[in-house]
Amino acid sequence: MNVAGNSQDNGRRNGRPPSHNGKARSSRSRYSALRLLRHGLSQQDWPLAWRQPPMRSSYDVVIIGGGVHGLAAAYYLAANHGITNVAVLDKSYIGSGGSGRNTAILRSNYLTPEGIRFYDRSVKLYEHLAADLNFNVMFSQRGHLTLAHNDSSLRTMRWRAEVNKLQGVDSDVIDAGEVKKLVPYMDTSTTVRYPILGALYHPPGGIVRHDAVVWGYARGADALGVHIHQDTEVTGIDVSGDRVTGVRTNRGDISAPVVVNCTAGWSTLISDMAGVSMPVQTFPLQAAVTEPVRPFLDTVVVSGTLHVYVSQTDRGELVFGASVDPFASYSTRGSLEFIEGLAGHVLELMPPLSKMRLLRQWSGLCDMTPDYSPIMGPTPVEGFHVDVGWGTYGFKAGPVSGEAMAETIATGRTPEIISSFGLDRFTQGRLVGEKGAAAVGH
Ligand code: PYC
Repeated sequence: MNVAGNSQDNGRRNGRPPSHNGKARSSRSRYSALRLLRHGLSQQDWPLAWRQPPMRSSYDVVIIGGGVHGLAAAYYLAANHGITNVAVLDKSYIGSGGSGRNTAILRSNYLTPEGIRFYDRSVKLYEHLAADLNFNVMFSQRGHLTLAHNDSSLRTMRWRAEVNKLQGVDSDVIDAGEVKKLVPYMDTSTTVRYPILGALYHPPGGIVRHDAVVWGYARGADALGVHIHQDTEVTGIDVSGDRVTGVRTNRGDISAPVVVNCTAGWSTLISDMAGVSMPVQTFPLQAAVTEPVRPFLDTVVVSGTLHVYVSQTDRGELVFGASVDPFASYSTRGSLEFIEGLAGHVLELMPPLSKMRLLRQWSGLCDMTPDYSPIMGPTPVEGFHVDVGWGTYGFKAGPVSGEAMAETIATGRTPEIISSFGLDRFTQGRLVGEKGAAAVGH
């Protein structure tokens, strides 16, 4: 498991010593373990990991949405730019939306150069996130396989592999025999309905503990002075002329020169409050988890043809997902149709799993854009920024979007890494078509 920095970046962004200083890290973790043990034996209450401060009537920046995107933006505003008079508002508890409802897959094997560069920066940030936040986010770079069951998907895998390599991202097409070596339980015979012809293999891909990422960013942002307000629902956004001036909430009004929409599911409703309309449609995405079993699957497996992805967590559970529901809705209820379809497809891939029992299922909301790329940056309303439209790609992008949004807000300039993802691309015809990199069909 990779919980420490292994990238070139020396982690100095927030003025701390390099995060891959092995000696410092191991004495810090020994100290943390002793502190944990002492506290466990002391019978005292555990301290809150972040405060519950009173809400101010004004902040320099108000971020709507306490998921990984909103919390990461707040953390990097404080850590990288010294902007700490920041509030993160969530209408429920932090991580209650898409950040707690995804399947925690990380990868950067996208299709467009813009997408690959962007998601690769996120993987790099995830590689040393545990050390940066001093919080174990359990990033496990176990490799990611996207199966090809027909000639046209094999062609897309080859295409993706070449563009990935040109962007310096480790991806290659492998044959069915190599797939079998990586996943011995996979049915790679040629007599099945959809034989496996090969796969796109992406070694840096993997899984992370999604709650830990949310909690780590929340704790880090709070320690730097950011206010996190849970159960605080935005009911309106104030705009005067063409500038944002604040937000209204169920707990009172807040004035702010900068407001950032970091929501998923409700992103169009929030932007509408500021008079900014966005080309987004919202669809539920369902997932499910099995009982825990001994580790046997140490690669993430995706099949677009069979509409399924599966990985095994460190607890031993198998986490499954499929494509988004076939109709737009705000429902977060699971359905029997989903479970039936999913189980059938999983068993086509790995028949020995037939004895495993499903424990629970859930659903999250995905805001789909016409080109399957996000919408990030300023809007025609001055001071009102968006970080939305993530479709099924949102969780993996949390760190890079937080970093880039913080830079945009702090400097007034849109960094190159997100310059292709502006809202204006839809009126200028500069779409960034990323559908070919979707885990499963949409
Ligand atoms: O893009 O890797 C992905 C993904 C997996 C599940 C949903 N999206």
